[in-house]
Amino acid sequence: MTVQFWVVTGAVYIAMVFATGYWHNLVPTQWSIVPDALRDVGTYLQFRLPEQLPGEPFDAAQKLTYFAVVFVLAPVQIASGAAMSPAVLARFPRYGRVFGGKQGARSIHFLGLCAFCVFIVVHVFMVVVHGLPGEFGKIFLGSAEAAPVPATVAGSLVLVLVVLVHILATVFSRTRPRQAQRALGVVVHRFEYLLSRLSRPRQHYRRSDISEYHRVNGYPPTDDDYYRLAAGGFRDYRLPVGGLVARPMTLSLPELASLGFTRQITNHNCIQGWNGIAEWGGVPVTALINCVRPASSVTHVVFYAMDDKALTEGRGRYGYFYEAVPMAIARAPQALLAMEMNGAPLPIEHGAPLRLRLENQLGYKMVKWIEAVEFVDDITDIGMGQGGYREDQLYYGNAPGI
Ligand SMILES: Nc1nc2c(c(=O)[nH]1)N[C@H]1C(S)=C(S)[C@@H](COP(=O)(O)O)O[C@H]1N2
Ligand SMILES: [Mo]
Repeated sequence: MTVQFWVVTGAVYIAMVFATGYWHNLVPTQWSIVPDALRDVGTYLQFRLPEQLPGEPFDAAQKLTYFAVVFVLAPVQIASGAAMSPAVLARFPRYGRVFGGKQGARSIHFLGLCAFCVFIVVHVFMVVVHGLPGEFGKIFLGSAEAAPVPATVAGSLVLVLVVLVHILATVFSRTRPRQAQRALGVVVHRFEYLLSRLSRPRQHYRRSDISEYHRVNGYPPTDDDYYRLAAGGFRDYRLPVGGLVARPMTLSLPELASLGFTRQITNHNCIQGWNGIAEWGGVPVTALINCVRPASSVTHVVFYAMDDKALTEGRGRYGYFYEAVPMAIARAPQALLAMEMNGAPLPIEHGAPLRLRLENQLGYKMVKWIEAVEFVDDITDIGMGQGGYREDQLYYGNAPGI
């Protein structure tokens, strides 16, 4: 959300710069600006202020720097940031190659961040050197002469306010995480849900892209019943599908597979930052939806898991893992109930006998070791009512689109 806000702010700025003709002050039109700027840097290093360009608000060094920041650095940051974005890569896998893969993009992005930091430090320092009241006058009132003192007071107050809001937001989110989650939910989670709905995942990686090692999150169920099922190759496994549906059913794995088996090679993204590519085989969630026919009032499909976090994780965690998936996301392409990984039955650590794949969501929505499926029109009575185990206990959002 911050990123999108930053990009929109930049877009508005660029539009205004061109609409008002201000771009003349930012875009150099003669090569002589380069030696002039170098000379200005020399002047600064002698603790003197260089001459401004005739009829312009900046000296040559400033103009060249601002041009580089606005028209080179910011676009490179946006482009290299996008080349690391799971959502962008999910739609345009080839775009990732522009920067030589994710690692290349990450390196360039990091260097860009360093450049931004250097710019900010030097820039703020120079604002002070050039004379704070006059510069605040320019920032707030468009002129160094117009009421510099009130402008300085107003400017300082704004800065103090920014710091205060930051401190208050941090304290609030640490002491009242649930309220912070709800407050954010109004804007951020809704925005994420919108993005999730817009994103129609179509990931088709090649066999050669499959990760040699696919990381794991979450410890498998610990109870004897589960290991008895596993010992029998999950032949006795039955999946109850119920809730507000016209045709509740209980399915064995072969029965489920008979609804229409497909395969997809996709990239898994965990909120912790790692990812892994694998081939998943199973039944589209839509096939199941069409089979059981949920009532029109249904808002979420809930996937209940067999791992009790109190037993597998301890450390203050409790309750069985589950996630409630909004219907629009459950109906998206590539939403899959997977029973195979890389051509073999699901390994225990990856969710045997059945796990969810939602290729437009972060990993934590993809419930493993599925015990039951329920269609509901209200999630407030399930768990702590936030729409999933991670939402309940870690304050995550309910529709984390990638
Ligand atoms: N039942 C259950 N499902 C789960 C989890 C879990 O702890 N329990 N962890 C989730 C998270 S955070 C991730 S990133 C993925 C990891 O899937 P993998 O272990 O197959 O890579 O599983 C998800 N599904
Ligand atoms: Mo995760």
